Amino acid sequence: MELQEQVQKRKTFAIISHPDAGKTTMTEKLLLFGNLIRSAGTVKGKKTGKYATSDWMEIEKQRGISVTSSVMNFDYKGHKVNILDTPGHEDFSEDTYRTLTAVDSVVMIIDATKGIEAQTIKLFKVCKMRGIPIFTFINKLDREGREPLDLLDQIEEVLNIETYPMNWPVGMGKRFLGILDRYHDRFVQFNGNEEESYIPMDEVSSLAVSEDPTYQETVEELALLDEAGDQFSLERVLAGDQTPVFFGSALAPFGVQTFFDTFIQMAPSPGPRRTVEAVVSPDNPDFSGFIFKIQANMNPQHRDRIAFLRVCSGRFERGMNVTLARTGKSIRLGQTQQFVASSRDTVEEAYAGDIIGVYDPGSYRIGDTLLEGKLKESYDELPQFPPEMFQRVTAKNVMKAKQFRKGIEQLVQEGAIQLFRGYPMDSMIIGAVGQLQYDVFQHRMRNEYNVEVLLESIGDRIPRWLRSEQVDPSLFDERNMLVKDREGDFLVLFKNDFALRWFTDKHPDIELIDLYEVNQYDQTTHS
Ligand SMILES: Nc1nc2c(ncn2[C@@H]2O[C@H](COP(=O)(O)OP(=O)(O)OP(=O)(O)O)[C@@H](O)[C@H]2O)c(=O)[nH]1
Ligand SMILES: [Mg+2]
Repeated sequence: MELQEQVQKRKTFAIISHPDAGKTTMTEKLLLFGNLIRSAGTVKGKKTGKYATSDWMEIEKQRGISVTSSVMNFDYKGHKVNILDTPGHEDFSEDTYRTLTAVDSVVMIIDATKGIEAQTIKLFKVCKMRGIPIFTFINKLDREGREPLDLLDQIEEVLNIETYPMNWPVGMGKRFLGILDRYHDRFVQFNGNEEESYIPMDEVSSLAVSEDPTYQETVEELALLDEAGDQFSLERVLAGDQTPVFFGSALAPFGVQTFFDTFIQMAPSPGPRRTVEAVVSPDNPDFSGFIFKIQANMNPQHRDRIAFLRVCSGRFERGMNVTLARTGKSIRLGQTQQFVASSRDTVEEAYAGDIIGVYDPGSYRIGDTLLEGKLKESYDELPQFPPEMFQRVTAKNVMKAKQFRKGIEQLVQEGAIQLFRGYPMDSMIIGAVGQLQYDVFQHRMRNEYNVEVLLESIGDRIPRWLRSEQVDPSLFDERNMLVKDREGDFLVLFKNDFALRWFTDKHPDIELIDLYEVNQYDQTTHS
């Protein structure tokens, strides 16, 4: 029974959007509610010199963008909250997609001045495919943006999901007066300070704001919406067929409290999870979980590696012995931590839905399942993106060979980049989905491993794997390059489509395997 109660309290969600819509700013405000921080930092550390907590990496502060997902846990009004701030930029979408495997719902942020943007569509599709309930927060109402009705239409048309506005903005930009909280039948007045004051609808008539033409127009607009719009249905929300929509400003902040209080009530608690062959209930007494992310050097003082584990069932207890499904080996989970804003606390116990950090001596891989007791199956595989751009990498200073190797090994383990070795002439080739990944790689090699790296582009390439018995090095050259992957399997990096076709025609007996063809994520979301 206790197990069930613990599971019910958990709310684990990710914040997603196109770059710059305000995910990190929103996360920072939510941390305030959890009393994890006393004052909110900003993405670029403006005004106060204080940076947003979830953009902890050096390069994130410098550029004012998120390049990696970060997790924070806190208690809020009887709930145990696990929040994941994700990067919006498409070059980091592999990290974002993996994070989506670890959550039970998402908050989709839309910039009211821009509407639906490219990356929002891609991320939305992934959520939809996984059946993750989606809550929408339309942000930046403190600026002149698009009409609320237009925005709803756009969500319905472009994303093909029913919307239900939980509240409705009264004006925007300089004339932003507040929001009508439809769901609670009250007016939330914007008066420039951070506290939200709630006025029951039948008391608004005694306030000056009720005389304001903007207010009156909004009330009329809302009456139309009541008549013509969809009905709210929590069942449909949880099935991913309807999205509750909230309006506000993460920066002001305004409407964030109204949003979060409602969201936390409605958001689903952890449900059953699929393994390769079975379904595991969150209150199954046997512990299980999977690793969806590995991060090196989160703490510059310790330079350790942390594996992010999503608990899926049972009870986690510090010091417990678990089995690593991939190898069958037993591992003691002694060093563990919660992610509480900038500091990290030891975590003694955790339940389904929780995301905890386990110390990684180098034994884990992304996608690994940890389990105990009768459970045997691994959780479904995590999405992997095909690298498209390739660069030859060397250390500028040969004396730094040791740090160079360590840095590459760790960043490859994180999945920040992918590594290939030339064959038969050994050389290191790294693959990435986008250019920003190389920038981050170079920056982190310098910052975290003290190595300057030289990158030499070999351009966009098409990777195709070979059967080991069909490998014949004499067939390949610079144009169609033979390399080995991390597992030691051979693949060819074809120069372009033409080179690939030419090779296929000439050697019809050699099977070329597209490892990513079976990857559904790739098909639907990566253009
Ligand atoms: N005017 C206004 N600006 C906002 C608001 N919310 C966020 N911003 C600004 O928008 C910019 C981007 O905000 P972030 O929170 O970094 O956006 P993000 O979604 O985390 O971006 P990525 O992590 O790079 O994808 C920053 O300059 C914020 O200060 C808002 O409600 N109003
Ligand atoms: Mg961010």
